[in-house]
Amino acid sequence: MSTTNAESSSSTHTSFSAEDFFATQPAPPQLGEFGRKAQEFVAKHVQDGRRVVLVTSGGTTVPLEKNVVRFLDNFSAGTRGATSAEYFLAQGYAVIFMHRQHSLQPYTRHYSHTTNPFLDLLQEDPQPSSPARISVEEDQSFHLLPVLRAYHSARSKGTLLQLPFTTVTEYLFMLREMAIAMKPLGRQGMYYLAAAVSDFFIPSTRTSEHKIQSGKGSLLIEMDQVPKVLKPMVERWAPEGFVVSFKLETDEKLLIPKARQALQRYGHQCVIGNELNHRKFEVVFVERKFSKSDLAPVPNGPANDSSTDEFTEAWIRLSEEDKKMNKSRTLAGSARRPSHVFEPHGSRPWRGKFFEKEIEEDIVEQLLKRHDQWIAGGEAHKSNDR
Ligand code: 9Z3
Repeated sequence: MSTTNAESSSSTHTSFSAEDFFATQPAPPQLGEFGRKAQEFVAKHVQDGRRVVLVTSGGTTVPLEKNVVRFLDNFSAGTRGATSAEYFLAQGYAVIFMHRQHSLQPYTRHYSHTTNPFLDLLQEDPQPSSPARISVEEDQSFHLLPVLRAYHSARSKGTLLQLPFTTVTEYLFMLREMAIAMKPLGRQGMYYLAAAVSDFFIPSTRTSEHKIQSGKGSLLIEMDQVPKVLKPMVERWAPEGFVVSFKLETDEKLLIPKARQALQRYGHQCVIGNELNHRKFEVVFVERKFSKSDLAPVPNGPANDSSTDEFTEAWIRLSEEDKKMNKSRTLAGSARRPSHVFEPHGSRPWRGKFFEKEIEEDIVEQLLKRHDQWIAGGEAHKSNDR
């Protein structure tokens, strides 16, 4: 643990290295069980020759008390993660879905929370029978059926493992555990880090045991910086994995410089930048022109003017038409429709005028190309070594 001068605050604060963090903070009690589940899941899919992606999703909390009454949180609903997980599954990947408890889940997201409440789809059969029968409204089954099929397909193939976390500390321990469990996948493993992770936490030694009492005037909270775990992840936990991190900013001008900085610092393959209010319809892929192996040039879309010798940037944007369609449906109060509909035995998208286009479909499509290339780079390495 080292003491550094804080950049923007006047106080000094303690910053944890990843090693210090894991040595001093309490591991979540369910970690061992989750690690075992992940290992079994990975072993099965390695045997079946299936690629596996770890999708992290949703926000993280920072509890103010050990017997937690209050906590800090962030905005993330888990839409990006849950939606992307469906597209990865439809493309034949197995998915470890590491999500914030109670955030959106693949498939059920279409009918959970306040969007498209599930009970509104159901009706009691008018014919009296015992027991009474319940059915899905006819016009609703059109939307429900493909989601149901895709969900059953993932269940019957055993391609979706859902593991919850709540606090940022749990998230970090689980991320390490998952990366280690995924090591046997080598380059067949992808890491898609879409969770909105708190940058700050309160170390357990400074977290109050019981509910903080009022009556002593204002409450001052001093938080430490969360260690940057992408570095050990890329260097040690998942050295062969294809690692994609997300960078969220509210000032769009910062997106590309911050994404480049992350690539330089951590040495992973891809950063997807998104601005808070535009995140549902535009993102930017930022990559180095050549991957670490030098054998696998990163296959980018058309680079734009801000690309340099070292980096490329490629924007993905929903068309104006798709944006308008999505917006009008939301405004009209009509249910958010499942945008992609995949036959369970193939991946033929069946999108009609009722289905919303989601940007995650394009993100996943782009990542598949890059992952193919990453795997091919590994093969080329092996044959060069022979
Ligand atoms: C993202 O940027 C995600 O795309 C969103 C998705 C959190 C914006 P929603 O869940 O939102 O669909 O509502 N995630 C990563 C944000 C993050 O914490 N990144 C870290 C950073 O910027 C590094 S991994 O430092």
